[in-house]
Amino acid sequence: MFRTRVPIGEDILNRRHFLGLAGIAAGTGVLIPVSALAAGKPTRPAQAARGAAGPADGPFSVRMPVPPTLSPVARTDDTDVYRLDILAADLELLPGVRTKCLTFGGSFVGPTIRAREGRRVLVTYRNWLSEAANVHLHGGHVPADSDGHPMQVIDPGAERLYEYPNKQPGTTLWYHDHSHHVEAEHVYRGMHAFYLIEGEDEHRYHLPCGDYDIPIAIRDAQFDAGGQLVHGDPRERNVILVNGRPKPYFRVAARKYRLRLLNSSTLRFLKLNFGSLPVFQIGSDGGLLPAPADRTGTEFPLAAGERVDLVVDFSGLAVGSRFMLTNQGQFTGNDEIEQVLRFDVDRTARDHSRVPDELRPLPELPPATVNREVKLSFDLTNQPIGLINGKPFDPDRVDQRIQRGATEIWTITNGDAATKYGPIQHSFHMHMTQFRVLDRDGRPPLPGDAGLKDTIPLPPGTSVRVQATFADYLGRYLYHCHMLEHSSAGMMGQMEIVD
Ligand SMILES: [Cu+2]
Repeated sequence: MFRTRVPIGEDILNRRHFLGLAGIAAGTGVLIPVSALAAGKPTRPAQAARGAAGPADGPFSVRMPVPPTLSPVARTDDTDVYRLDILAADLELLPGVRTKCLTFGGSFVGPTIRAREGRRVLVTYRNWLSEAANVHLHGGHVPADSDGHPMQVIDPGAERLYEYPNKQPGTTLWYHDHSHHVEAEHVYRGMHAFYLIEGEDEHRYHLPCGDYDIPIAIRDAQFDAGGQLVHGDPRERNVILVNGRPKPYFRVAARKYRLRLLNSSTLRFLKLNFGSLPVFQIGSDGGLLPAPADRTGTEFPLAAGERVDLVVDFSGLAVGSRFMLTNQGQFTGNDEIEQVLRFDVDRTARDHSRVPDELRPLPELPPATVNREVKLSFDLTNQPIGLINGKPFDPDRVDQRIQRGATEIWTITNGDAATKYGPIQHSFHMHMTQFRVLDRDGRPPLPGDAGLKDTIPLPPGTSVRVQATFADYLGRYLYHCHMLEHSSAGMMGQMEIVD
């Protein structure tokens, strides 16, 4: 039996107390075959591997890449067909250092799939790894056998076809590994990428597009002295990678940009801040908001897996000026505000884009006919076991049977307000559908809860009510904590949509 350190996380935003527990119960069957990956041969001395010494590889010496866009191998009248390899790759994350990664298509972040609402996408993933892997389209409304259920894995050397109908509003999704017990490790080592759906209505809004529509994945990482990724104590994840690079710069024109921010960390909460830059939130996980929200000067807390869709206006900045995006999320040790991405204004550009007064109306909230209660917690008696309603994940057990087409209200509670290690933060992610946040402990939702959501923070001891409609597809889907070390430890439930 392989054993690994499985850190289960933190308490609440901004608190120093932190929970990093070693190991996990053998009875939960955790198998993490990572020894080959972890044994990377150093290619640079330890000092250089930290990426902090000298002007050549100091902070803000590397450009933030925009992940490549995947090209289809075929197109039909109604379908785009893709092939994508899951493979190990040695990549430059820290300047001048090769890091062993697990990737989609050989890049970290993987290639962006750009889909259109109503136009089907087929992706055949071939697994070149020496271990099983799979793919979950996070936030996607897809048939059950294309959802990346943890037990539906792609064996080494095999391939699997996933069908994405894209019958949902245009939005910012991402895809990542979801194979049983190893999703945290796989995503941590690189298996994450964007999947953008362009809405049929989107051209109407004249939002920034093309070169001015930039997906940005932000996450933490720990590197050893040889520059290899360490999946261990999250307190040691002291490097923030922005589209795969530490403290990069990004050259922008003095105009409006659409920035789609994703927290692709496995555990860490981010709290991003654009300072005084004009920022309008135009969308969240599941699509555009009914109207832009002026969020200039506010923070953007993002749980692992959450997205926020913004228009950021650089037009008030002079050419030659620089602007810093900062983070004050957890695991930074002393709650210091950290600089994560520098925008360098290097030119002017025409800008015909707009922040319109109105965007996409939200779908009506039909009356709910079923109420359910779901509680996320840990059993910390011995090694930590993740629980939902007192039970760890069992792929052979259906926890919720849901009538197809039903609208339900779920009350989701974090039961870890006072553990022997202190309060523990969780998040909540539901597959198959997008939900609306109705309230939090009877109070109005947070700004980050606006619109259609699939992932929300769940602070210790709090409850949130969400409403979802389970349309179109039958079969088994998951709901779980999206702190992936928690889901890896069992904090997942299974729902079956039935007729
Ligand atoms: Cu959790």
